Amino acid sequence: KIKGFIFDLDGVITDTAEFHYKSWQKLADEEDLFFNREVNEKLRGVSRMESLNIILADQDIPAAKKKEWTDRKNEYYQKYLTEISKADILDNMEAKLEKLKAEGYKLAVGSSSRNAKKVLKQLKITNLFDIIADGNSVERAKPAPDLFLYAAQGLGLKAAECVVLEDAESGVEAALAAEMRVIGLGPESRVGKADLVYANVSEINFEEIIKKL
Ligand code: B16
Ligand code: MG
Repeated sequence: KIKGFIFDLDGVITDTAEFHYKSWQKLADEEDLFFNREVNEKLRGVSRMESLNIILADQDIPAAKKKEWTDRKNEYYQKYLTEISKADILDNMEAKLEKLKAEGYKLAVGSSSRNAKKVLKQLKITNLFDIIADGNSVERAKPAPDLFLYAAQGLGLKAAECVVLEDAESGVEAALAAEMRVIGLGPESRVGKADLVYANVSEINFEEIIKKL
C-alpha cells in the first residue's frame, strides 16, 4: 500500500535546470571549458561535483581548483535563485501536493541539490513536506539509493510504501535501487525504466498512480 510520495525537486516541482545551465555556461566560458546544452542534459539529477567531472570529461584538474570552480558556479546559481517565486512551481503541482496531503499521504523531497531548502523557501511550499532530503543529507548521491532511503526513514515508512517521482535517469535508478516504485517524467529514452512514465509534469495523475501501482 502506498503511504508516501518522495518528490525530486528540479524537473518535478520546479525547473531550475535553466539556471544550472546558465551558471555552468558562465563558468565554462571563464575557464575555457567545453560546454553546451547537450552536455548540460547529462547533468540532470547529478550532484554538483559529479556534474563538473562530467563537464571535464577526462581532464585532470587539481581538487582545490575543482572546489573553487564548483563554488563559483554555485554563486552564480544562487544569484538566479533570488529571482524565483511561487510562479515557478510547475503546472498545478502545488494543488496536487495539497490534495495528497489532505488525503493523508506523507510527503518528502528527495533532491540532489544542496540548495533544495532555499528553493522550497522561495516557492513557499516548505511546510507541505514532512521531510526534506537534499544534497547535504547523505554522502552517496543518486544513483545510490541512500537519499531516498533517508527520506523514507524520515517519513517513518518502509521503502515498499513509498513512490518516487523523478525526471532524471540517475534518480530513477536510485529509486529502483532503494526498491521503491518510481514514476518517470520525460521521454522513455531517459526515464523508461520507471514503473509508470508521464511525458511531463502536467500529465501526472495521482489517482491513476495509486490505482496502478
Ligand atoms: P546543487 P534534483 C539536481 O536537482 C539538478 O537536477 C542537478 O542539475 C544539480 O547539479 C544538482 O541538483 C545539484 O545541485 O548544485 O544546487 O547542489 O533534480 O536532484 O532536484
Ligand atoms: Mg530532477
